[in-house]
Amino acid sequence: MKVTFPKDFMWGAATSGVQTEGNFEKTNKSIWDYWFETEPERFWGGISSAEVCETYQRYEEDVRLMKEIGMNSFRTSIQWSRLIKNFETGEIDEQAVRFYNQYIDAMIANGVEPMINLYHFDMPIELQEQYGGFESKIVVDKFVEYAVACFQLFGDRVKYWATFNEPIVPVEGGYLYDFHYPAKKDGKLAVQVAYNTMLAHAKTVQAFRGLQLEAEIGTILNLTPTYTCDEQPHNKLAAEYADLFFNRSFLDPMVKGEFPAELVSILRALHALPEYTEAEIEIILNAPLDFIGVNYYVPRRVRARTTAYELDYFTPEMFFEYYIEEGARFNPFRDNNEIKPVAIYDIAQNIQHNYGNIKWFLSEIGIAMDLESEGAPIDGVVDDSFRIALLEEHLVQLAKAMEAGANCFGVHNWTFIDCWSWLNSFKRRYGFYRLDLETKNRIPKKSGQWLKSIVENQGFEYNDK
Ligand code: BGP
Repeated sequence: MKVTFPKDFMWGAATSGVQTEGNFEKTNKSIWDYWFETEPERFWGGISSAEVCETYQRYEEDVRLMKEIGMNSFRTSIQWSRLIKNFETGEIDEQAVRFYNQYIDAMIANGVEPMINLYHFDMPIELQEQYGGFESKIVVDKFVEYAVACFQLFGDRVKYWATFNEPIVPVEGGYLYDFHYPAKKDGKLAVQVAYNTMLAHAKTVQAFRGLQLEAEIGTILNLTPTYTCDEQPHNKLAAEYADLFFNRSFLDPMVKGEFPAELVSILRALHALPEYTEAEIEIILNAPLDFIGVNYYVPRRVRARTTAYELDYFTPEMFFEYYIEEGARFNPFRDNNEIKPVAIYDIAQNIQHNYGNIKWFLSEIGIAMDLESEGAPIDGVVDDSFRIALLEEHLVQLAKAMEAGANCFGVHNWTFIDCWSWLNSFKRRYGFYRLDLETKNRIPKKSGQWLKSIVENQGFEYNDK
């Protein structure tokens, strides 16, 4: 059967500044630079983000490679710690402006629509150490100043902006589960950081509207759907709790303009409500978006707790536990994480029926492999057919959802060129191009050719075995 997508569909890939640019000619450090300096053993292979893909030097080549595989759009992020030279005065780094201008202009000249994200996990270390990052409302306002600078500098050409990538992840990693700096374990503080991030997002949207640019603004959320093991009420309730904490916490205020009442009462009972003002709440609940991006990798499987909760601080897991679904499919190259393409359909249905069918795009879908499983290139091309087959399965679900009315306008693969990924560094490969870590050469993979043919044919022939 032919799986088809609209003619003007956005096809491309996503990445971020920290994960690709390298630190060349960068005055300030992000928390990632600092954390690697202080605890390098946490990072897979002991590899930092100092060089990564060297996109800072090779952006022209990269844009040419985007064009070669038919990409018509690309998301990356501006690094706050690159653009701003002085966090007290707000002074802009002219070299950074030159770089981002050239990068953006090269994309546009090659028919690649730039989508620019403002924050991809990369708090400047100075703001983290001095104020506690998004623990502080001072940093909220500094973020908005930085965002306005971006709009003013690049808003004449960038037509799609995103405020945050997966805003809940730095909350989880930095304040609950120890995988982002500052690696604190404090549930109440986590709630404050989540709230302040939401405030930064909403104030940014408000400032964006004030500038009246001919552009759209949205945000990128990891809307991992939650599944449970059976129809028993206590298990279904556990799944609802997980959804409340991990999805609805950001999605409801940002898209529906309301805080989920259940979440508010749970946090009140735990004495974990954030410090807020009525004026801030007004701002948060009145910042409508033009679109959202949805990142999806693996489903979440939870059930009611079968054991006592043992941590001495609050985390969402007070209300559920994870389990592994027997008979499910797993990706051996991504820590045996579950593969569940129908989750894409479920996400689309949720947005369609519960979130006003807001315009959205699949901003990250990624199939992890490792170098060994991808193997050596054959005639100069890496054979990642495993990835192609799984991407197709996910796209079949998306096409089905669109036929049912989903308001989806594009798909971005994670990622374009294999990039550095936080503590996982280069453990998992996801790109349309392989990065040779030694030479930094970009080596084509079959999936890039596959994308090109999808774009040319507005879809693909699918063999449903
Ligand atoms: C997403 C992040 C990306 C990227 C990706 C892959 O959640 O937005 O920044 O890191 O996950 O992550 P990993 O390499 O850990 O599988």
